[in-house]
Amino acid sequence: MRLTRYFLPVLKDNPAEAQIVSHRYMLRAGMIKQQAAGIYSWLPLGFKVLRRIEQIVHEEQARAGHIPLLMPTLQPADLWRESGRYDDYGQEMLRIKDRQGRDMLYGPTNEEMITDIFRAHVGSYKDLPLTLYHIQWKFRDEMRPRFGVMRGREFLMKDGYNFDLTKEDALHAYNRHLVSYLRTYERMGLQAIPMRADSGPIGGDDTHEFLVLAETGESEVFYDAQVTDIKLGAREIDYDDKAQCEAVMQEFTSLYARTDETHDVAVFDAIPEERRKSARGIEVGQIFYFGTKYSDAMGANVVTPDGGKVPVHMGSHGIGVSRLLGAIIEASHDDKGIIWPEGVTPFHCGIVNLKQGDADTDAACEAMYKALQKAGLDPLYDDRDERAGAKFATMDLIGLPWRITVGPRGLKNGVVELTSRRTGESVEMTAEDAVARIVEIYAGI
Ligand code: 5CA
Repeated sequence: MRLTRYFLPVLKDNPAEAQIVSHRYMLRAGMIKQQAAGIYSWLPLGFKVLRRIEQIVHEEQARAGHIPLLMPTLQPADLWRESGRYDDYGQEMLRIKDRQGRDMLYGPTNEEMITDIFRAHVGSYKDLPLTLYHIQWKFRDEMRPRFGVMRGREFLMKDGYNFDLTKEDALHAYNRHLVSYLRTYERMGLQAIPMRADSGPIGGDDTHEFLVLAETGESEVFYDAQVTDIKLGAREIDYDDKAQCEAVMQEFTSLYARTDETHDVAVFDAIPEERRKSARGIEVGQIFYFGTKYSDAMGANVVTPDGGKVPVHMGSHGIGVSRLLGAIIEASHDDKGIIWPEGVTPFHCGIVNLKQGDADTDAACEAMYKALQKAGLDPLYDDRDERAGAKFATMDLIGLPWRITVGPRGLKNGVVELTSRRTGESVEMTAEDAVARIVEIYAGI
């Protein structure tokens, strides 16, 4: 993309309504525009990151053997009357009447609808295990929408639902989700710690929330400092291997890590004092096992191998896709702007032309732009007729992890400059080497 042809409505001043850094930078970098309280348009730069996050979620779900589908945002109230949640859900649910006077709602989650799909099409243990998921907009009429996309009213969620014959199988699905979520977040450059939590309106006793530690987080958390040393890393996972998934789950959840809802002072105080930590965190996902809560209420049964009929065991598993943009920025920024991890950056690198209109400089930039595209990468070429300072400020604000700076003086010596947004370090090299280096960086991502 050439910046002169892009739509990047950068703001010069700090928007007054933004209280936290991620909201401020998302507005300033022209990523989102508020349309109503907690409801946003995704401008091109924000939309690009959103898509990259979705892509990582899809890839990791596929790896775990989960199957994508798409359910609608609007749901008939009758499904929710069957589960009893139509009345329970309260004011967070946006209720709508269609022209026939039928009660509808904008889905805050999809347990009822997926159970309806399941009972219509699946009747035998032979079709299990099954995990279906989608990435779809949700609406929750939050009392206090705030912090931009962090607590929206309309927000994008990945929600997945497992169907299993036995509790044991369903707990494997739970562990499988836990492991696949760890990998998903690590690919986004985040450490998200599974913490014991409360299940709220979804139900069930087994639930973990995934929290990214950040001062601006809305959750209060308590944990053993040693949990932050555990990383999934590049280890091979066989998602069909029950023992392996359970071992990873145990490894990540045995140390104390809880949200304030389940915090137990007596247990916490037994940890050596220097390891006892309390902090704030951003909840970027949650997994649940709730057994037969919905299958009982809605008659989702399967025939067992011995000819009996039992309600299917279920769980649900959510990732806050749109919230993740905020969480990533909270975890990765400096006073000049965002610093995108390579896994989610909207453009792989920026090219800054220090002397637009100079024939040699323009030609060198064009050549690199084309070479990067040919290598399958997506560079952003700042080809505006602007002074260098303004170009650098834009690149720093929008946070591309790598910048190639091209000017007549360097070119005279046969070099351009490659700069890391994270460290600020610059290295001079030939244009060909700079392209090769960028290609190499992204080869492993
Ligand atoms: N049905 C279950 C799992 S699919 C469910 O709805 N879980 S949830 O309520 O925990 O939501 C899943 C994730 O969506 C949360 O962990 C959070 O990251 C995100 N989320 C929830 N509410 C909001 C909101 N108002 N704005 C942005 N993201 C949200």
